[in-house]
Amino acid sequence: TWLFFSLGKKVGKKFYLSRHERRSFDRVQALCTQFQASVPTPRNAEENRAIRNVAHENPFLGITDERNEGEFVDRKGIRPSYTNWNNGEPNNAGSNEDCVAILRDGKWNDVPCSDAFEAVCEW
Ligand code: GN1
Ligand code: CA
Ligand code: CA
Repeated sequence: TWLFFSLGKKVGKKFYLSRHERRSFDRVQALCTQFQASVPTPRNAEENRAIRNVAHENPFLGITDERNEGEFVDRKGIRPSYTNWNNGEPNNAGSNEDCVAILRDGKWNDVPCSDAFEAVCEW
């Protein structure tokens, strides 16, 4: 476990690891699922910070508005009570931004799901 905990970040009951590699949203989801984990959905500022800290770049978060434009929900279809959108976001730029990436300052930006962003998983 010392290796596990030196590589990842633990916050409360959640644990985050980064692959430090960029993939499309579908591929990040597949990767996390393979390890019985999920794409991270921060429930508060502390979890948001932990995800930012474990990442080297900009990881995907586990919410999308693919189902209903403008309504971001997690895999269970639940709208997060905590959000941290950057100013002017989500803007659905190019009418093609249904996924979310966390910026280096911790703010959220909607981005194309087909673009490659850092793969972080949450247990
Ligand atoms: C980026 O590169 P540009 O300006 O078209 C970003 C958008 C942001 C926008 C904010 C793929 O779009 O999501 O809303 O900046 N695109 C990507 O100015 O990250
Ligand atoms: Ca959208
Ligand atoms: Ca955007």
